Amino acid sequence: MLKLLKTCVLAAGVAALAAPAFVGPAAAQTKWNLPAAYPADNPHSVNLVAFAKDVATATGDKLQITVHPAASLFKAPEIKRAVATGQAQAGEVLISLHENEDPMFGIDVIPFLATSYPAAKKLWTASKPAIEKKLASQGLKLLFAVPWGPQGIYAKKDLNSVDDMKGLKFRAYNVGTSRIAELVGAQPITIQAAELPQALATGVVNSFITSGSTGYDSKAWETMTHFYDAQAWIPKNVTFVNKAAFDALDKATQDAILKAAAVAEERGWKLWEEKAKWYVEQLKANKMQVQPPPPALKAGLEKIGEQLTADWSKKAGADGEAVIAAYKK
Ligand code: PCA
Repeated sequence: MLKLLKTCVLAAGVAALAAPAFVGPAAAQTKWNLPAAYPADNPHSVNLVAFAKDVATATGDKLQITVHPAASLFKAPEIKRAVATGQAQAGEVLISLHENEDPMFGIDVIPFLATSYPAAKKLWTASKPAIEKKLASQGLKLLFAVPWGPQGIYAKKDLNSVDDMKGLKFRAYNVGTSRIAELVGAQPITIQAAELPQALATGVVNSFITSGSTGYDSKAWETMTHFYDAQAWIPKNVTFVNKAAFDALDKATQDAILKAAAVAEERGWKLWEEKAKWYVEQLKANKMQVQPPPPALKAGLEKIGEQLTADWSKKAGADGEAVIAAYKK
C-alpha cells in the first residue's frame, strides 16, 4: 500500500514537472525565430543576439528568440513579409529596402540630409511615429532601430567627378542607390549584402556605395582600390515583431520585450558610433586608398542629392514635409 502511494505521489510529481510543456499558454515556453540579413559578427547581428539574451533572462527562458543572421532563414527583401505573415515572429530589415511601400521608409537614405549620428538620431525621432504607424497597419509592431556607418563609394579607379562613374557596373541595395546609378549613367545591379562578396569576386559589379562595415564584411580590398568617404547618409535597420504573436504573450513577457528593445536601441547606436571609424581604418590597413571625395565628385554627388530630395518630397507630400520640418526644428 505504502509502495503504491509512493508511486502515485511520484507520478503526480512527474506530471506536475512535465505540465508546463503541455498545458496552458501562460506556463508554456515560447520559441520565436528572428531572421536577419547581415553577418553574425556585424554589430547589427551581435546586438540582436544580445537582445534575445536579455529577453530570455528577463522572462526566465519563457520566451526564447533565435536570431538567424546572414540571410540564412529568409533573404533580406523577404524578411518583412515573412514576419507580417507569421512565417517568422520577429525580424530585422534595412528599412529603406521597402521605400516602395511608403516614402517614409526611405527618409534615412535621402542624400546629405542627416550625415552624423546625432543628426540621424534626430531624424529617427522625427520619423518614428509615421514609420511605427505604417508598420502597425501591416501587422507589425516596431521594436527598435539601429544605424549603419555613413555611406561612401567603392571603386577600382580614381573618381574625380560623377562623370567618372559613367558606365560602371554599380551595385545597388535599394531604390535610392539604383537611382543614383541611373543619374550618373552607371548600370545599377541590385545585390543584397549576403551576395556581395560573390558579386565582387566574379566581377558582376565594379563599384558600389555602402558603409565601411559592409566593405569590411565583403573584404572589398580584394577587388576594390578606392573608398571615397562621402558620408552621404546613414541608413538604418529596423527590428519588429508580428503583432498577433506579440499580442498573444502575457503582459510580463510583452514588457520584457519592450524593455530589452529600448536597451538594444541604445546599445546599437553606441556600438556604431564607436565602430564606424574602426571599419574605415580597416580598409586603409588593407591598403585601400581612403579619402574624402575630390571637390568635383562632391559637387556632383550633392547635385544628385538635391534631385533625390526633390523626388522624395514629391512622393512623401505633406506628411513628409511635416517630418522634415520636425527634424529641422
Ligand atoms: N550595408 C548594407 C546596407 C547599408 C550598409 O551600410 C548593404 O550594403 O547592403
